[in-house]
This record gives sequence, C-alpha cells and structure tokens, in this order.
Amino acid sequence: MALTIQSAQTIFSNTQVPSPIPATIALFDQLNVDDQLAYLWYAYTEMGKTITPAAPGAARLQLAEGLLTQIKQMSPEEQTKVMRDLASRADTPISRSYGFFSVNTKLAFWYELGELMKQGLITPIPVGYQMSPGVKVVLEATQKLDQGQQITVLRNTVVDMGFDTSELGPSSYPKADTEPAFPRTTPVISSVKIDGVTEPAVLGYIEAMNADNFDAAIALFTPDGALQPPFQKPIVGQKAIAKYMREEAQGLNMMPKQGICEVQPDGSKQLKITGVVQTPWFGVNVGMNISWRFLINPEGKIFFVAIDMLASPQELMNLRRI
Ligand code: 45D
Repeated sequence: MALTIQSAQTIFSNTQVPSPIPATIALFDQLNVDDQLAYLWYAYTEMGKTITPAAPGAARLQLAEGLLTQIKQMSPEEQTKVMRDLASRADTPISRSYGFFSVNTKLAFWYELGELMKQGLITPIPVGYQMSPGVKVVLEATQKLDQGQQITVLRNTVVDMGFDTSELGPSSYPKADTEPAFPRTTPVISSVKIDGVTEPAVLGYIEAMNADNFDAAIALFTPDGALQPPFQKPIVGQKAIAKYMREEAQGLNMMPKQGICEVQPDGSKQLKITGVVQTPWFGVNVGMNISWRFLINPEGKIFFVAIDMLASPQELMNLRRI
C-alpha cells in the first residue's frame, strides 16, 4: 500500500490534545486593530519582565533597515498608521515590503521597533487609546499559557501581519539562501539518545538539525517526503523542506526525551517522540514542549514528520494509543 501524506497526518492523532494556542489567537483575531496592537504591546512588555529575546544580529537588522529608517522619520500619527496597516494586512508599500520578509526578519523588525519605543523614538500605542474589555480577556487567556506557548502566540501574530504577498511572485528582498545565520547559544549535542527509540533516520535527523546541517537532514527524507510545522500545512518535497529549514530552523536546539516506535505490517514505522526545543531567540531560557510524529518508509527514509506544540508538560508522556 502506497503511503499518502493525508494518512500520514493522522498517525497518533488519538494521543494528541488540542493546543490552547489557536484558541488564544482566535480571541486575538476578534479584536479591532488598535486593540490588537495594544494587546501585543502589553503581552510583549509583560513577558519582558521575565524573558526577553536576544538582539538580532546586524546582518539580520540590515534586512529591515530600509523600513525602520522610513518609520523613524515619520510623525507619531504616521507611525501609528503604519502599525495599523501592518496589523490589518493593508495593501500599502510598507505593508507589502514587510509581507516579503522572512519570519525571523519580521521578528527582528518588531524587536527593533520595540527598542525604539523604549527610547521614545516611536509611539507604542495610539494617542488617546482606550482599552476595550476584549483586550483583558485575551491577556488573561495568554497569562494561562506557559512561556513556550506565549512566545508562539507572539511569533504567529507577527508572522500574520503585513500584506499577504504569497500570490505576488518573487520580490527583490533577500530571502532563503541569504538568510543570516543565528549564532548557536549552547554547545551542539553530538550524540542523541531517545528513550525507546533507535531508528537511525530519527536519530540522524535530530543530530543533523542540531548542527544546522540541513543537507544531511534532507537526505534522510524520501524525494516526495513532507514536513508539517506546528499549525501549518505539510511542506512537500526535499527542495521546499530545505528552503523552509534554512529560513526557520536555524539555531534550534532539539532535545527529544522519549518515544515509541510501532512497526506496521508493510514494514513502515510510526514513531512518536516528545521533548523540548529551544529557539535561538530565547536560548536556554524558554523550553517549548513539542512532539515529533514520524512515518518512516520500509526503506528507512522519512516520508513524513509532523511537529506539534504540546498543550501541557503532562502531554510529554502521552505516547501510547488508547
Ligand atoms: O509594539 O524538527 C509586537 C521546525 C507588537 C523544523 C512588538 C521545528 C507591538 C523541524 C509585535 C508585540 C522549525 C518546524 C512590539 C522542529 C509592539 C523541527 C514586538 C520546530 C514591539 C522541531 C514583538 C521549531 C516582538 C519550533 C519583538 C517549535 C516579539 C520553533 C518577538 C519555535 C517574539 C520558535 C519572538 C518560536 C518569538 C520562536 C522573537 C516560537 C520567537 C518565537
């Protein structure tokens, strides 16, 4: 029987618990634009009391510099309009340029805006803004999340801002191959040990990812293989996965802890592994509880892997099918 991505997506689905992250983002989506900006500002500054992202490197900031320079020169009213346009995904030149940024450049752009706000060079919240009760509801929902989930909410809202450029064709902005590298914060883990798992493709995958060796990781996939990031559709094919990894998987520390492996009648294997991932933005200060669900074909190649954010630390133990 041929493996399909559709059936692969459902492996171990009965061990999964719905994540509170989409529920929080759904509440956020219902806010009006000013409330969204205010929510993000409060959430970011509140979070900043315990954890702050690492400053993006100069090479990364340079990609956002053109926009930042323009915004710095604007009046407070114009600055507010730019932020409203970004949050409402309006079709403006700035909102388009932002839409072409990679995920990490979008984050770097907002990081720098935040710094400029602290220095008083940019207005954080529209003048005369009055908070609506809805903002409090979303803030309270956010406080119940763990830190890994909170930074995921922030990241996803930042990614969704700006004009949707996916239908516009390529832009002149540097992307993919020219993505600046993230410096690694902790030493590379050279030998991977996962309780209950000896599958070479899985161990090799983690080892390669922890060294940013994406070519080695990609070589473990079948040509039609797929990778499904949290809350996203599967990315299909080695080339597309490689591009995604260069853009979004640099500098991640992956620390799988335990897993199970079930061999199927056709010789394929289904594995579920849970553990912790650290992003270079927050280093060792924030651990994200995640799972990997692998489908390995009878030849030992990765046909499918899904990465899911866990709802709670208890879910790290949710490996067996009921
Ligand atoms: O004024 O095996 C606001 C894959 C607006 C690869 C702001 C993976 C208001 C395969 C925006 C709030 C990648 C899928 C200011 C594994 C305002 C694989 C500023 C998983 C100033 C395991 C906000 C990787 C700012 C994972 C600056 C799960 C916010 C990675 C900054 C997860 C937020 C990474 C930042 C995450 C968030 C990174 C920097 C969740 C970073 C989050």
